[in-house]
Amino acid sequence: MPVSQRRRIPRLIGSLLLVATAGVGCGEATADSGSADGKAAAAEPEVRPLGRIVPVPASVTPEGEPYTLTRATRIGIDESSRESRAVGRYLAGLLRPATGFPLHIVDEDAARGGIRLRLDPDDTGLGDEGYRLRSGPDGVTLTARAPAGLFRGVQTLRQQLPSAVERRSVQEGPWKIAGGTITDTPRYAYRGAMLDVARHFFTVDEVKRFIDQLALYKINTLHLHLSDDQGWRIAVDSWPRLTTHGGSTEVGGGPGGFYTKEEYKEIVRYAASRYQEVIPEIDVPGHTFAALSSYAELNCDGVAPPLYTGVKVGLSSLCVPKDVTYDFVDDVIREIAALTPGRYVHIGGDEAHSTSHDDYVTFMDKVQPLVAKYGKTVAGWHQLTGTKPAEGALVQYWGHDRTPAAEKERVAAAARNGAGLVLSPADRSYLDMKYTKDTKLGLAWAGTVEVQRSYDWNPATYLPGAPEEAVLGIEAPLWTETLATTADLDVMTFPRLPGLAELGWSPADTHDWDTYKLRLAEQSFRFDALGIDYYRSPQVPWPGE
Ligand code: TNX
Repeated sequence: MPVSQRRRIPRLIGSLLLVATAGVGCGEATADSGSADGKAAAAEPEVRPLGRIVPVPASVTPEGEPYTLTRATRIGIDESSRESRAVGRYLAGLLRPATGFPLHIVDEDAARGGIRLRLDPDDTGLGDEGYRLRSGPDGVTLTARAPAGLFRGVQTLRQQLPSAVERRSVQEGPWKIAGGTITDTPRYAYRGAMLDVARHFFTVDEVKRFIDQLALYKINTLHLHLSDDQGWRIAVDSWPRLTTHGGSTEVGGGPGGFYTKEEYKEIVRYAASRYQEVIPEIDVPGHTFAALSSYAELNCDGVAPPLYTGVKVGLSSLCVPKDVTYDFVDDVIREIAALTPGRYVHIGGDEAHSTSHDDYVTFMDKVQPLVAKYGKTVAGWHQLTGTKPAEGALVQYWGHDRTPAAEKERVAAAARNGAGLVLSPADRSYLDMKYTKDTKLGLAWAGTVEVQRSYDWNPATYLPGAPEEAVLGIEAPLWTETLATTADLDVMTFPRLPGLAELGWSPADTHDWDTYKLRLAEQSFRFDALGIDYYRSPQVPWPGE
């Protein structure tokens, strides 16, 4: 499509708002405009204007009449592709309960007038995850170069439909998708979220729920924090007490839990079905009371400490001079790598306050090669730049506005030397930071993080001195010292996650809080339909307020 024909959505919404303020909307909060006072419409529009979704698409050209989903609609797939069929089934599974339509899956040619999922390997402009959506009265066609692109496009299609489509019982339509064309590719290849299952344990089903929430916003990486002082959550056959003992509690002394290898594989498989790569983290050499308590020989004094259920950090360390430490880490990385189809194994490395600097360097020099030995690439928190990061390592920056300049510069220098950078600024992207001082859950060590603050920053220029090409993307970590239930996870994740997802996906020139907050406000219809509890930030013009 010629660039001149493209219309960026903020401009579109901006002009619609202008129309509304000029009084053409007769003072009514019309579906298209939002109301003149910048509030979102009280009710959801029957046809959501093309592109008024999160993350906002790269290019949107509204045109013509909408498509209407009916009982006769069929989903066309490329029958030669198993993955295309799987995405078709996933789409049908999303739409069937609320529409009550059969939505038969058929070969593409037999789906005229329906929703077609097309793979076009020659459409290289769409990259690994991009897609094109064409919608009109004659049908909807989603085209992608690769199945992941079809999956991301399905999320767009889903968000274009009324949010009642998310409900699991039959709802009244009509089910319309605005006419026109969306062409969309991600800004960053790495768009992650992290769940800490160590401080509080979350079941496989609870993790799947989180994965599904991430999928809706086109997140492609799930980082699982699998071990910490308060619990070891993944079975390691060669060191069984890690889970039977080390997994038996959590913050506050609850029962904890752990994943068997089969359960963990189920998480990885489920994430893969949503085109998310799982990055497992085993945090060493600090954050290790659960392991130290399980095996006395891992302690320098040979005495196992009790299990820890508090929330302090920096009190534990593996014993750097002992050989058994490296036998242990070797076994753990071997078994974890074998469960990991993805590229990375995350070795933590943060807050090792009980490990001397020399010991830290010795330890990381011995441990990083073990990751390569088992065919994986090192990921680590940015303290890893206090030593020499392995070739191609992914460094996760979790500093904040008050992080000393010298520490920032060390990370920037590592990025200049070839490390890949994932940005998780604690005072922007940490989902466990309180929104305001009155937020009941969460922590505030990095400050409070309201919704606008989590959205309003630019990953490309965030870390001074780091080359833009080194920034692989962003990640939103959810630490769970204070979070014990899915309701707790929901209210801290929403509504910040959609904005962080947009930072990772949408082109820089679409970034605009004033238009974003209107699209976010409309997401509340979807949160409600999905049973997601969220923080009703006064910064966002929620419908009906
Ligand atoms: C810092 S971020 C930590 C975690 C805590 C978190 C709480 C990082 C690498 N370490 O151990 O859970 O703060 O916000």
